[in-house]
Amino acid sequence: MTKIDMKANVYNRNQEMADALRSRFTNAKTYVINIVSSPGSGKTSLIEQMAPRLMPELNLFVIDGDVETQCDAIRLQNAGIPAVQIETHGSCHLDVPMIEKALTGIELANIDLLIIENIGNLICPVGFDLGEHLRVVMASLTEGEDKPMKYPQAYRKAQVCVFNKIDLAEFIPFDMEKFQMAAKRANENIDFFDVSCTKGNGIDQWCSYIKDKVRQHKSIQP
Ligand SMILES: Nc1nc2c(ncn2[C@@H]2O[C@H](COP(=O)(O)OP(=O)(O)O)[C@@H](O)[C@H]2O)c(=O)[nH]1
Ligand SMILES: [Mg+2]
Repeated sequence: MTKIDMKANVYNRNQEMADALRSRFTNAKTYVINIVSSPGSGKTSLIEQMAPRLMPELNLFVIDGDVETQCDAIRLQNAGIPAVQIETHGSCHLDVPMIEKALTGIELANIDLLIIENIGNLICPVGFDLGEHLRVVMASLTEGEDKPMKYPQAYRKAQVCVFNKIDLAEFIPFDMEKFQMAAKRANENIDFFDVSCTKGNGIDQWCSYIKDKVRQHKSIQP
């Protein structure tokens, strides 16, 4: 009897669509980042911090994913950031058809940087490429240093780790060396940016890195 691996089929189908979507983004010279983290790490806060530093130079657009509510997109819109919400109503990750639907009527050629805030969890979103150019795994000091050990795939599939809430370091015990070593064991090439989205520490450096990425991307001939 032939066994059909449904899970592999779903991943393979999404991967094909993701590669096609990435080509579309690349042709339009839109640089795309996909932020994956636990709920509450500070994804929306990071976007709120990035926007005022990037928007004078770059046209920014945000796709915000949540299981329920439009809260995050409204939060961003209230801060003057162009954003749409995807409510998945139960699905624990975003996929390519959801991104394509959210982009209906949006002229990609007018967007320099598209930021996708994924659904908050470190498992389901990991296997779903969204056509992004950069995968960011976000972590924060309140989550404990063991998370890269428990969720290594989230670190393996990302190129960059933004580590948030460093303003709480004096109040909460956190073994940074253990955290970084575990993240490096999962992915030896991962880069770290330490930030505080409350106080603003490290955000300028992070934004410079993103601006460079967007600039490099614009210079690539599709
Ligand atoms: N102390 C501190 N709190 C933060 C920081 N960044 C975000 N928060 C808080 O963490 C909570 C979750 O942030 P949010 O951006 O909504 O996380 P998301 O669920 O990943 O989008 C909110 O109460 C934020 O105010 C930070 O750098 N330091
Ligand atoms: Mg959020």
